[in-house]
Amino acid sequence: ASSTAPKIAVLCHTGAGGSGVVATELGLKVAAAGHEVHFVGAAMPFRLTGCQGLRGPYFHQVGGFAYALFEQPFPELSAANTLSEVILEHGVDLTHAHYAIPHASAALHARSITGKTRVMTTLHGTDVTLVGTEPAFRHTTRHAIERSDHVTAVSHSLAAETRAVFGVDRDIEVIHNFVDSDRFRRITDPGVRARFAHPEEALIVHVSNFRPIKRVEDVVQVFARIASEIPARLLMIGDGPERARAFELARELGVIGRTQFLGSFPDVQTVLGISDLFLLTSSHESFGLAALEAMSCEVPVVASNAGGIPEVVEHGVNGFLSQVGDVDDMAHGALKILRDPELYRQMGQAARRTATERFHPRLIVPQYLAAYRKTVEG
Ligand code: GMT
Repeated sequence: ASSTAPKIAVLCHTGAGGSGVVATELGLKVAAAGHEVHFVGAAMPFRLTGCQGLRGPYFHQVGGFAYALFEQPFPELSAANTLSEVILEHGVDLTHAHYAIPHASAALHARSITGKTRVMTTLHGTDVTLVGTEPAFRHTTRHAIERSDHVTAVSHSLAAETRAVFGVDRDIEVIHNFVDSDRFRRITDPGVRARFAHPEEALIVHVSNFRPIKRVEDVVQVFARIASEIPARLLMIGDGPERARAFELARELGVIGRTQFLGSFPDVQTVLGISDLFLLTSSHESFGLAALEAMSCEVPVVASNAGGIPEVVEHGVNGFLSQVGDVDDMAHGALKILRDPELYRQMGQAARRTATERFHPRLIVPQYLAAYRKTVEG
């Protein structure tokens, strides 16, 4: 380890998604704190675009390799190879892998190749949940968790689930996700809101990657119940396999005229900043970063009581929690908030307080910096 600030390599998913957001926002903060930071990935992480200065963070693209003999490319080996180059060339002290597979696996491989770098792994959920239901990656995921020099999880729920699924008894430090409350804040300009909704409409929003785990059809079901009682509009942000099904259901339920599918909308903070309610209906969610981003914009949340969501959304304080799939109860909670201006105001302010007092970068980033120091010092 160097005597100056350790140099960090970051491996993460680079497309839209909470883990890539956390990895990128953290990498930027860590670079601002004086560390040399090197992102290694198949593409530039989507929130890193336009944020690089002369002193980094740096981005190294993992090379693709196709050869007729091999049925499939080897992305994990390519990542380990590029990471090894970066470690040797730049003297990387610590690799922060977001997800056990494939990133921690690739980082452990690079650690054996180079004989340098320590590996810290942050678990975000899907790798653990995936193995919980589908054992195809049991050995590789457990190995990545056991052999990392340090492991963190984004919620207590995920740490407990990891221990249960893999039977590992190693330390897993819980470091919650964070939100930049300067960027994610209420927008009061009625002109911005008018671009998306009529003044009398309640504006409901959902942001996800539309995977089956998100139960986006429940979002549409809840919205249809809300819209049958009060003027309302639904904004669906993101893209993924269940989008067509959600669209079809909105048509069947007669709310397609009041539902907009905005796709992968980069300016998510603007839409959250003018919204009245965030819906998160997932069957499983290790944290729910999108909900926290909404809360930072004073938006109360109606969500399923799943995974780590209750560590963020407090029932009756900054939103309401319902059992997974209970769309009637979710609509009931939503209408309660939307029909009562005083409750709406209180919950919106409580949501903002949750974001600024519990999940602010000034509280969370130092926990990562301390974990980096501890891991490098061994
Ligand atoms: O939710 C997703 O499908 C995306 C996934 C990701 O890798 O970006 O999100 C996971 O990590 C986020 C950041 O830590 C968490 O906020 C999400 O709750 C978690 N998703 C699940 O557990 C399903």
